[in-house]
Amino acid sequence: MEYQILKHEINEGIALVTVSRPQALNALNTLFFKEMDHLLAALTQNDAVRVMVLTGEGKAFVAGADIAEMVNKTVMEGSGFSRMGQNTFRSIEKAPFPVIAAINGFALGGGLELAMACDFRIASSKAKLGQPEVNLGLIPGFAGTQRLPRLVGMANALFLLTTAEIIGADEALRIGLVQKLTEPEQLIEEAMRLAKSIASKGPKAIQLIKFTVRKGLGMDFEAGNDLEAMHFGSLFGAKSEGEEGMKAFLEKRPPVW
Ligand code: CO8
Repeated sequence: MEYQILKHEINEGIALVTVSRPQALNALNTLFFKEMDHLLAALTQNDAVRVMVLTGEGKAFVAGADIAEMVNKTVMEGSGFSRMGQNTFRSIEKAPFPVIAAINGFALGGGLELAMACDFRIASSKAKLGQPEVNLGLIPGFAGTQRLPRLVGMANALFLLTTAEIIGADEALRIGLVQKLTEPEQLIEEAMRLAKSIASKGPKAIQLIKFTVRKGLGMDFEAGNDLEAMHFGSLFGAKSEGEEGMKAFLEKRPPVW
């Protein structure tokens, strides 16, 4: 597939994906979702990919769903657009590698929803985040009503969703919406540093961490413990990743995964 909106490069196990439609502040249209579905399928099938970093080109990460595309939609089309976005964002959550959002600027509406579907977020100190849908007489449609309260708690979520207030990076860090801040010019460098660090760990362990945490959140505590014990056990045994990691520690050498 020829990509018109998504740029990507893969180096040393890290896929750097850039949303590149800066003339519309990277607003999410149907073509974006088609391209992201296609790219995610390809990256998911590529064993070399250990971590994905997602960012935006220009002054926005993503300034929302494409308002010009949405304005004339019918009820059915509106629901369909919402479903399409929800499905793509679920695929990000389900990807077998961690996905880091590197928020370089505006992350508004569907753009913040996209960042929230990633496993964690680092932001430029100049980033601006918010869910301004109610200004347009809308609500989030790409699972923002579901992910935001899970990430920052119900009251913080309802505050952002009902006031449409755009918050700065410091405030986003304070409420736990982003995990780390950097100077704007260091954002990608820092995202790549974190990605490389993750890519150097036991690959199966990283995959199982993501799966166990995400799956476990939807389970009761006992069932989550069962899942953890099963996955913990799967890392043991002859020639396993766990055996190599523990032997390497005891032999004072780097592990060979
Ligand atoms: N959609 C389409 N075009 C956009 C969007 C957008 N979300 N955001 C910006 N643009 C366009 C502008 O129209 C403008 O285009 P043009 O140059 O042709 O006039 C260009 O990008 C540059 O934008 P501005 O001139 O406005 O740039 P400023 O720096 O002055 O302002 C802002 C930046 C504050 C980010 C401003 O652009 C803005 O407020 N954008 C809209 C933000 C917004 O409301 N986002 C939420 C959209 S709704 C949404 O995301 C719902 C998600 C769920 C959908 C569910 C499906 C049913």
